[in-house]
Amino acid sequence: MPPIITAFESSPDRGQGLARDMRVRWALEEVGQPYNVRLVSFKAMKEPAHRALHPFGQIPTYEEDGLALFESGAIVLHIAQQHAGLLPDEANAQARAVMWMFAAINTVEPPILELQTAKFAEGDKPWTAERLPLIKQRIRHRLDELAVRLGDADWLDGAFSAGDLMMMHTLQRLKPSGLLGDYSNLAAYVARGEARPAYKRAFAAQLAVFTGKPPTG
Ligand code: GTB
Repeated sequence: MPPIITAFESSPDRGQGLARDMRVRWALEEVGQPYNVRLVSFKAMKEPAHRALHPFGQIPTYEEDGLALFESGAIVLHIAQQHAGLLPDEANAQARAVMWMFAAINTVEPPILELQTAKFAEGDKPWTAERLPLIKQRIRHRLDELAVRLGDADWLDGAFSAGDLMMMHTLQRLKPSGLLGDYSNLAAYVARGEARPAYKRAFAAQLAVFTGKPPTG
């Protein structure tokens, strides 16, 4: 039986691929594994049946042969460990790929999430106008450092890995802010990820949920 993942029945991003099920879909496409999707409403996410899978009442989750996981990073790591294609074979290179996964979600993602919270959840608060430049500065600080490390390489450490997948999906969320456009190598890095056939298949599948039409291409 293919694994079952959960995704938004109605994603707030209107099919832009920014919700975290996209990481899991992309990983499964990279390793060539079929999967099924159970769509959940915001209401269903908070009900006991879903909370049994995800204590925080969120998506994505992953179920397979008696194993249930939440946390997109843990799910992508599990997929990468089970199937060839997302982690190098050599032990040190593998450890570095996992390190980049953690860097994406633990070092680069937090200020990006802060920006989203400030804009969408706290946009009407009196302090938001003063806070936004501070958050953007923190994001720029991380992007400066990441851009230096990436340099003119295609991927973060040798061949494309789960570390790149997590980093690129994290950076994608900056597109609407325009911040990524100030970093030509990071923008090109994200574009390289988006050009991968596996990314395109995953993107089309999540978009089809929004449009209600089957994926094309
Ligand atoms: N750390 C967890 C992980 O990586 O899996 C975080 C999971 C998470 O935040 N899930 C979000 C969720 O279920 C969906 S992705 N939210 C519902 C809730 O908490 O009630 C976050 C997200 C939402 C919307 C957009 N968007 O519209 O652009 C992008 C990302």
